[in-house]
Amino acid sequence: MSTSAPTTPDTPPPKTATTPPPTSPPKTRTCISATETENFESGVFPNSLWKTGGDGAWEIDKGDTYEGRYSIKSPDLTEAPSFPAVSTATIVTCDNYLGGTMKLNVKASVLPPADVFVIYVDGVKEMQLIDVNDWTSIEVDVPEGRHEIAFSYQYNVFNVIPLPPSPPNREGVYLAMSKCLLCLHGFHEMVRC
Ligand SMILES: [Ca+2]
Repeated sequence: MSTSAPTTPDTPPPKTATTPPPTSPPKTRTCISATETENFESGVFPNSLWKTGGDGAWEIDKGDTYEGRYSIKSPDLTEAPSFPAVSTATIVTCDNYLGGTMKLNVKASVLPPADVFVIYVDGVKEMQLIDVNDWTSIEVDVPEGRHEIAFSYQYNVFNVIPLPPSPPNREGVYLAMSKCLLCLHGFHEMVRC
C-alpha cells in the first residue's frame, strides 16, 4: 500500500542578498552622543553639529587655540544695529544621551558693561563667565536625553550708550572642546577623557 505522495514542503523564498551599498554616505551628525568629540579640527564651522546665529556668527579661529589648530571665536558685535547684541553657538545632545558632564575649555576675555559670556542649557542660564583671560577648563552637567547647550556672547547687555572704553586686551570668547566632549557618569559607559 502506498501512502499518499508526500507533500512537498513550501520552498523557502530565495534569500535576497542584503548587501550594503559599496560605500556608505558620510555620516552627518546633527546631535552629539557621549562618545563623540568635537575639537573643531575639521577647520569648518559651523558644521552639521552646530548652529550659530543672532546678531553675528561664531567663526572658526586659528589664532588662539587650546589645542590643535582651531577653536571657535565669538564675533565682534560692536557695530551691531541695536543693543544688546547677542551671538550664539548651539549644540544638542542626542535623544539617547544618558546624561553626563560636558567638558570644555574657554577663554572668556569679556568684561561688563561691554560684554559677557553665558552658557544656557535648554534656555536656562547655567554659567556666566567674565574676565577669564587664560584658557580655563569648565564643566557643564547635561541631563539625560536631548538638550540644547547654547554658548552666548552678549554685547552691551545693558544698552549703555556710549559704552565706556574697553580694556585694550579684551578679545571676546574663544571656545575649544576637550578631547572628550561629553563624559558619562555611568560605570559601564564611562568615557575616559
Ligand atoms: Ca582644536
